[in-house]
Amino acid sequence: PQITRLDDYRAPDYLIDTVSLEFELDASETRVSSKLKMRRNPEGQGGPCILNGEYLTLVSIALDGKTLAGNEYQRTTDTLLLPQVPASFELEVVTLIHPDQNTALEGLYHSGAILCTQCEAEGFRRITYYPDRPDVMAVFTVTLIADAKKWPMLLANGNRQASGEMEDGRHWVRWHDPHPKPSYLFALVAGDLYCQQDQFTTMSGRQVLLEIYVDPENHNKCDHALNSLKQAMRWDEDVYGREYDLDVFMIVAVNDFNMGAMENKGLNIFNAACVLASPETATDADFYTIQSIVGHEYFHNWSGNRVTCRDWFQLSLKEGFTVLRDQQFSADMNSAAVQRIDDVDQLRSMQFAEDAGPMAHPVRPDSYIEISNFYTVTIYEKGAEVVGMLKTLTGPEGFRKGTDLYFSRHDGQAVTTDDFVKAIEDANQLDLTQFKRWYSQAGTPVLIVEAHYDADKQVLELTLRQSCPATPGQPEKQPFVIPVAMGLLSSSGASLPLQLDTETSAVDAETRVLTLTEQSQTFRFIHLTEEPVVSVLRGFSAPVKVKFERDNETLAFLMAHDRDSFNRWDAGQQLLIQIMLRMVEQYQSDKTLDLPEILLDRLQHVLDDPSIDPALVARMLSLPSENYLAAQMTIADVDAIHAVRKYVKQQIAQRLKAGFNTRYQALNQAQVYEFNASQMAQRSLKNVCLGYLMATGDPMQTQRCLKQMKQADNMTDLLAGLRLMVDQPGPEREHALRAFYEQWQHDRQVVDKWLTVQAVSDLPDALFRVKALLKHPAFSMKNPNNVRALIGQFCRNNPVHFHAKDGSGYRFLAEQILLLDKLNPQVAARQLGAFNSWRRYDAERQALMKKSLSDIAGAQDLSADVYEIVNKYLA
Ligand code: B3K
Ligand code: ZN
Repeated sequence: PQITRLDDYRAPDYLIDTVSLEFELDASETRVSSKLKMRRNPEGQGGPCILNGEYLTLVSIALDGKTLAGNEYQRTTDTLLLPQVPASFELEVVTLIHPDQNTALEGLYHSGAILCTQCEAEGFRRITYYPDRPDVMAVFTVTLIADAKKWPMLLANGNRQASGEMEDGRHWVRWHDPHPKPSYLFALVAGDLYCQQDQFTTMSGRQVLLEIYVDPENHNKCDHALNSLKQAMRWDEDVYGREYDLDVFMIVAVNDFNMGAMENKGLNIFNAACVLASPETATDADFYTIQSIVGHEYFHNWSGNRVTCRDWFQLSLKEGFTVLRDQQFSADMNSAAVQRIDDVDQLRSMQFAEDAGPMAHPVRPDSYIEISNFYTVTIYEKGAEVVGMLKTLTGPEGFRKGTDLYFSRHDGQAVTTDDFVKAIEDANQLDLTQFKRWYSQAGTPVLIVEAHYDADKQVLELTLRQSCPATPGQPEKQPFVIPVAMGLLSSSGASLPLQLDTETSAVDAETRVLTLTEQSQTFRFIHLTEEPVVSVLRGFSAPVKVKFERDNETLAFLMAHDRDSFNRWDAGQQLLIQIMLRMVEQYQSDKTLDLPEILLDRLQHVLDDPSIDPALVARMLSLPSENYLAAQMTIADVDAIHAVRKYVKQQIAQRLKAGFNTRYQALNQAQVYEFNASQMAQRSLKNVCLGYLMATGDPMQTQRCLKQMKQADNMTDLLAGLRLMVDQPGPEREHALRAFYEQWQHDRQVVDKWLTVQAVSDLPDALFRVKALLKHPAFSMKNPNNVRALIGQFCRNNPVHFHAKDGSGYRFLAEQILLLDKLNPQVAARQLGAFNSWRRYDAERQALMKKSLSDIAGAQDLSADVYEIVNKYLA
């Protein structure tokens, strides 16, 4: 397979002004006729006209109306080359494609009875010959022709222009999208769907028709997505000044989809799991995700579509920025503190692991083999943190000036992350040259903090140092620009003045941002009459690992008193990690496990404090995951971690039992389900309490759990109960699983949850069950949601079983990946991620994982997707 490099970027040799496409749709054979108005690019290299095309049956090519003979063009398996073309011309190409053979779910494929497309990043070339790169932007007109009975709805991008009936029982619809766009934003859908409509009036008073299309059986699951869409449209006007620009905005839900959703212009296509919701079938987490993804895809209309990427190395230009936008949106719609905690938790557990592993890559990568492999937590989540730091450095108003300039300067263009940073610089008269290292250097910087208080001088010296570990291809790193939000606390928890020795007065705030630009810098805070407690990296102001030696007492103090709610939670997590890692050592050397009193005492206070948002209480009481604990060890000891975590949970449960009981009872009030921050907070704490109560092993609590399941009128409470039941041995467990399936077998989203509960369970026979479930009628290897729910969840979120000492988990995954690769390379390559940290386990496990990886690498006809990742892992 070929490597594509950023350094090799060249402007396209030919541009396209308009595209007219006609589809004669049919599941087994679709005929695509395309008319491209092309012209030579004055900024190109003067090379021949080359179009991309894969898996296409060519019917005919005509240039300016004249059919070309076979010797007038050259074809390879993935290109079409026209050696002689005039400076401007019309190219007509007719091809045949086969949606029902398309299990890769890229290009035109069918999902159930729906025909739909997925073109990002390089799927359009599976539809027709085209210069399939994002810097070729054209105005599209699309005519869809299909059987009127089978496919009454025919959708494409833009506004509906005309339609009609044909004599043979087919009908046609023509769509026109006035906004020039790259091919990756093209979409079409044909189906027999239920459509729920609504209206939105934009800030300038234009009426927009909103439509959600779903399988008829899901007609009652559209309200939440539609509401979320209206919230997102209003929010983007209010916060970024962005208005919608077509007469209609459509969302379509499909069951088979490689990712969460896709921002095709005016016609977003969604994984059904990321759009359908009713209280009975979707959990709070699902409602939350749906709101955020609907927002994310909508926000792409400006950050991605109106201003798009020049090439795929710039992917984070649209993804990092849009993730930041959806995080801000969710924070504004719900609770900002909870949003930040959850975002950082995800970043630290997923992205830090990626940055520490063999696939580590910069936010703007230098090279790739398969671009699909770079839709990563680094591009998305770290990219969002990088843009977030720009916001911290410029302040909310400066940032808004910057984004306004970016959107107006580059509207209708395909640009780079440098162009984005330049707009922020120009709007704020800043020099961000050094800051841009965040885009080019991979790896998670380590921030080392040291504090020294001099009582005589009343001075606190705060020394900040940075370093960044080597990553593949980048042995040495230059210092980053690291904004460190911090504050100082008195022994009673009050904020202390923040005056540097270079300043004439203290800043009027309890948090200030120190900017670290050198390898090491010391900041001197003056007029401190007592030794302060230092709170650093408030709100997680930079995506770094903090090394700051603090004893349990200091962490417990911050957990109680920090003014920053994120840091209160984080102090608690650091305390737990510190304690649990010590206990892991005790476990390894057969010593008695010692759980310090101070932790139990602090948790007791948190649990009993009615003034803390219950959502924060729930998070403060949640133990760090086994995977995250493993990532803190030089050699991860899965069994010790599992045992310690279980022990800590039981100890907390025993000690705080009365408190859990009281809060559970108080929170377990019947109320009509609503999706809002306060109800979600209550349910999350209630279910955390139930989890601890179940950990006491008291049979009464099992009865309580069963009762909750029986009485639940929403999936959040029902599923929380089921998860707990499944980790308890006994006949009730099997019964609960059976009853759940019987009740919900008709609902794909719920069945996926049922698969996951079993995949992540603590049962000794977890792998055996997962294997049996592969044969269950509810499971299909062709459905990415099924694969992720069962195989993906087992391998990522069931560490003791995946890492079983006999290598059975590894062999299982390797077998499944090879099967999947034949069907859907993107999904197959994703599953390899479970091996990301393979070098961080003991020698025996490493050898077993290496064997499984080598088995994959040695297989015949690997896709480029799997090839790239497996070889980078083994390198
Ligand atoms: N842009 C799409 C991702 C497409 C993935 C292609 N392999 C979804 C999103 O980030 O909004
Ligand atoms: Zn996106």
